[in-house]
Amino acid sequence: MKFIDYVEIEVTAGNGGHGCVSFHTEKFVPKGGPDGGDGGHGGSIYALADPQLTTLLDYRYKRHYKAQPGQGGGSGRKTGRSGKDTILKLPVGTVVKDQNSDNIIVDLDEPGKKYLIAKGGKGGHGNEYYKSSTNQTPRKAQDGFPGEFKQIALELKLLADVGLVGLPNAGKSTILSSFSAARPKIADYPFTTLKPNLGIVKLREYKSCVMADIPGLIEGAADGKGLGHQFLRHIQRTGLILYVIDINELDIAETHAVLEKELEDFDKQLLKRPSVTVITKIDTLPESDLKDISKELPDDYIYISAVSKKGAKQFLEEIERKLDQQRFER
Ligand SMILES: Nc1nc2c(ncn2[C@@H]2O[C@H](COP(=O)(O)OP(=O)(O)OP(=O)(O)O)[C@@H](O)[C@H]2O)c(=O)[nH]1
Ligand SMILES: [Mg+2]
Repeated sequence: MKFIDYVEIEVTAGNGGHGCVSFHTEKFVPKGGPDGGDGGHGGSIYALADPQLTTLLDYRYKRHYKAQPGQGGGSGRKTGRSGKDTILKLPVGTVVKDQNSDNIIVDLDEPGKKYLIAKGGKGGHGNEYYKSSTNQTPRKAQDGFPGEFKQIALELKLLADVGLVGLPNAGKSTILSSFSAARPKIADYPFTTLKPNLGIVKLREYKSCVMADIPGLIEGAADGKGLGHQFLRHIQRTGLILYVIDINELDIAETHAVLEKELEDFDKQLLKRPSVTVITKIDTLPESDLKDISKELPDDYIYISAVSKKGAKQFLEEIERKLDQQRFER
């Protein structure tokens, strides 16, 4: 799986239809007035954030996108039919840039977000429009206007599949550094991590996921305490939440509840996300302390040591299983 996607494409909106020159004719009305209708508008090109998509693959094969032109106006004041819009469905997280100016046209950061990329040309006026007191028989009509043309770049930002959530000092960054090539700062004091780090974790050959390590959460984080809450929006984008808890915490279930509460206060939907509790630093206690606590926790849990890598296999398998489940359900 590839995580940074970048594609350059061209888009051409539809031209407007031409206005029509026509005069009213009817039996017994030999000299009717002008009745040429306006041309229809050209179709526009829109970008739409589609949560079903995860890559820009389709855009590698087709590089030019057009929208339909508007049709010409007709006699009898008939306005031409407008051209159909073309909608580019893109994965959530795609940034659309204008290649010439390098400006961001839109950041499709939310599912369903729709944005105009290239506007269709306006239809031209038919000759009826030019009728005036001084010119009762205008013979001119207006051409349709050209649709916009743009060269754009599509860039899919790395979105994390898995988010590490835990109290400060729980061992989140150590997990990210043991299972990916990312090298976040690690230290034995709280709030070592000040901004999110991303790493690619290899689950097995040809299969990987993106993991995000965010600053530690404390009670009240959702109300702005500590550092964590401003980074919870990164977790909003991840499909799987790992609650990272130090095995030396006095009450693991209670710690879990604190973390859950912070997520819930930030966004209720987060509690519906699949999650796994990762109890870490097991190398610091004798093995006999690894009890079955499945009754105390609301989700699945695993014991690991990010230092000795004990439990690493189950850790990766569990992530893979949960991610697969989710892809299947989507
Ligand atoms: N023995 C042992 N120590 C660990 C393990 N994981 C982390 N540590 C230690 O715990 C301390 C905190 O680890 P970090 O990975 O920085 O913790 P964090 O959750 O990222 O902390 P913040 O970024 O401050 O929220 C460091 O001193 C680590 O060396 C582990 O599995 N075993
Ligand atoms: Mg950290």
